[in-house]
Amino acid sequence: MSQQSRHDGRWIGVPVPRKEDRRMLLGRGRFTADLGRPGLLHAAFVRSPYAHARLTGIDAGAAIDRDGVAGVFTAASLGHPHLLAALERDEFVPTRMPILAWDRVRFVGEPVALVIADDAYLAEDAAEDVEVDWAPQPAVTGIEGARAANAPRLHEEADGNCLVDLLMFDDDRLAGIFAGAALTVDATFSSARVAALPLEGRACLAEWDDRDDQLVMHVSTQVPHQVRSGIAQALGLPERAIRVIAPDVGGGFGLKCVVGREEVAVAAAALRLRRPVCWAEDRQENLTASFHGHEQRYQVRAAFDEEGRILALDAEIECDIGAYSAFPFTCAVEPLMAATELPGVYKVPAYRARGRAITTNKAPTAPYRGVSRPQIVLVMERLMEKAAAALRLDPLEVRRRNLIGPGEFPYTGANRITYDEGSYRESLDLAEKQVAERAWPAERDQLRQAGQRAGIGFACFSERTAYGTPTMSQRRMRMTPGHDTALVRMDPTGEVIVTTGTCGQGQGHETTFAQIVAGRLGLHPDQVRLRQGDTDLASYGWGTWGSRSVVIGGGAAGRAADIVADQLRRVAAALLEASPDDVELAEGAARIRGDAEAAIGIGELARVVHFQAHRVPEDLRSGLEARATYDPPGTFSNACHAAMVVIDPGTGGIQLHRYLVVEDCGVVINPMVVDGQVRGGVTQGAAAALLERVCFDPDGQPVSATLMDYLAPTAAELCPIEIVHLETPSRFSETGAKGMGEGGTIGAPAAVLGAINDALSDTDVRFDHIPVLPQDVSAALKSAALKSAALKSAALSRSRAAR
Ligand code: MCN
Repeated sequence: MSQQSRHDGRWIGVPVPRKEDRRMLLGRGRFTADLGRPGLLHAAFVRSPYAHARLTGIDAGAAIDRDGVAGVFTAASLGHPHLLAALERDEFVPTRMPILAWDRVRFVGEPVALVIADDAYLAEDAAEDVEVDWAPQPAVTGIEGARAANAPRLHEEADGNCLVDLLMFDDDRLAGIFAGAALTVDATFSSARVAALPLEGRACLAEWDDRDDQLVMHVSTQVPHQVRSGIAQALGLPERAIRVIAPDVGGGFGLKCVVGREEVAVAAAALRLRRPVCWAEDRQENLTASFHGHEQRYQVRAAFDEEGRILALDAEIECDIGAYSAFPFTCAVEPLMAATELPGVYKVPAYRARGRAITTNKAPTAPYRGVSRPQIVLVMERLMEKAAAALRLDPLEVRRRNLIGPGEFPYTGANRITYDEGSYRESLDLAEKQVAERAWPAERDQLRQAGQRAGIGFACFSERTAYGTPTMSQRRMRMTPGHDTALVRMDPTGEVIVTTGTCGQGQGHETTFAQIVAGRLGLHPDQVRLRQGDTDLASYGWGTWGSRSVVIGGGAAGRAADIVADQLRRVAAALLEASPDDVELAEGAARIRGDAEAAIGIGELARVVHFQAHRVPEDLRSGLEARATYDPPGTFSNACHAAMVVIDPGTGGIQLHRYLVVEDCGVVINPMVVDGQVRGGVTQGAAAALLERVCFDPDGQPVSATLMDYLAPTAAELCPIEIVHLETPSRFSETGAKGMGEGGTIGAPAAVLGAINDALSDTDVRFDHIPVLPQDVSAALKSAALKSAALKSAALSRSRAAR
């Protein structure tokens, strides 16, 4: 039976090849930097060479005098524009992010002036002519330093350099539970700062359109409407005076779901000059001066009973969020996510968490793919492993005893989150079975016998996706995201355009949204085109992040398509003199159930509605189109990852050897797209565990400013990733699908770290941080060997003395 017929002529679950691939493979994608304009000017930024300095003067005279320079802008000449991201809660300290710094710079790479010239090279050269008087200040480059009593204050408003301090779920039973527990595990976990590394850096092109009295911005972004709101707020413009269009976007990974100050500065310059201006970030700017993610530390205490059941959890979470709160999410996004969702897939009866955002002299952070969940999964999985080791239990059995199990859904945790139906235990059982069937344990033993260090690790987790406003409103953001709206419009030839407020960057939305809509209208996905990423076309939308698009954008599109399907049924019923309830839409035609002869093509219905409207009931003469909004509470997909690594005994180099994902994202719309997302995500997550680290020297100078120093994964560092699907449909999703765009990234660090620790299980060495680098392994093994030699010699001396 073909995939298609299995789904009753519809397109859900069918691996339709991605529509977007053809233009990408033929080099016909259209990215921001591909857009030329007559008289286009180019922007370059003058950036701070210091991590922390006072600005005492800027002299742009020499730059302005250069031939070909159209303008030089500073904060003063632009009227000190800034962005302000805010939460409406007392624990949050609002701080402004200047578009161009005016009195102080807070990280290396912070922009202080903007040079506009005829070409990009000239703009770069002229930027070097801008003279800035700096008064360097001591820099704060880490959480410890930021919180020290004598630390310089980065923002006057922020005591102790803390921008958010949230105490959550403060259960007063905790002390008693810890006092009576059979086992208490105390540990500190940390993750390094990472860069999102999209293939295409940030980019924008701004031009004034006199006809529409509007600034038109092409921006490489995940959130066109929020870019519009940010520019409008910073420059004091009505939103209708700005149109933001995202053309093809070469990856975002969360970096592009916040508004860049460069985008606002370029908009301001284009407004002033009334000429088109473009800017394309280079790799060094991208690595040093954009947004990072992920630098976090967890000090955790967990109480267990003697059977390995977790009784209580107490966590102090600190996130180094860099110099500023990014717009619109704020710097609270990481600590809030971590503190709220730490217990994850495990039943934690009593819980307390404190989450803090600490500001330092480093580039600001954005909601990098997974947002704190790679860390919280790592923390919970390590706790399970530590408890198992202390209690001499099987670590998978300890997980099983704590997982929310079948029959327990919907489950409301001590973190007051309600988890919808999932397959937490089933996915672990299946992963264990698959690993055994693939003979991983036997292979590990053989490798060990051959003198290699080999290990297997597991990670169980859920991925909360599609946060609608019911969930997002709990964060109390001044701009609360959540819902999205879609417009489905059929033209007179029966072809369809879907317009959404979501905005993909490589996730295959053009294909999967077409599958959702085509199925409901009885069409082929080729007859459905998606228009996304244009603020003038779509209703206010929240873009693509938080694995929200399939559930929220796809749900809205599905709902709108249902209304159009209903319109089509009623038109067909009128023309065929039947009841709309008897009309079925499939394979390009409307048919009367049980009457093989009575059918009319959907193209013909569309033609009649548009060109012979007098033949259809009056209320259907407004065309075949509908708009619908969807705003669900959110869904939880889940997965179990298994990884096997081999560690070189000489160099400490860690090679990913095998990888398996058992994945449950509810109803799968397109398995090929989902598998691609999983593989990309696992690659990113494994790289965070093994390679990637943004580094600074003690003065706050970035020392990983090129791809020679910042290690991106290549095919050589990876291994094949096998994927098995389970399917637990969600009640909170129009299609039954759950989001999954971050899952690979979320599970991989914990699974890889587990495998590394398993490979070292014959020693006392264990790691609780990522990335684990070859030098970490060598140093730890060397020091463990020295310690064990010292112990042996002490024991020998004692026994000699006793004799
Ligand atoms: N899908 C499906 N069936 C499901 C779930 C998803 O067919 N049950 C499909 C969707 O239709 C969509 C894709 O899988 O085509 C991902 O869907 P979803 O989980 O809704 O996630 P989003 O589309 O909202 O993507 C966001 C997510 C995030 S948060 C980051 S960060 C990320 C990611 O996706 N950045 C990416 N994947 C990326 N992939 C690429 N190529 N580039 C990025 O920058």
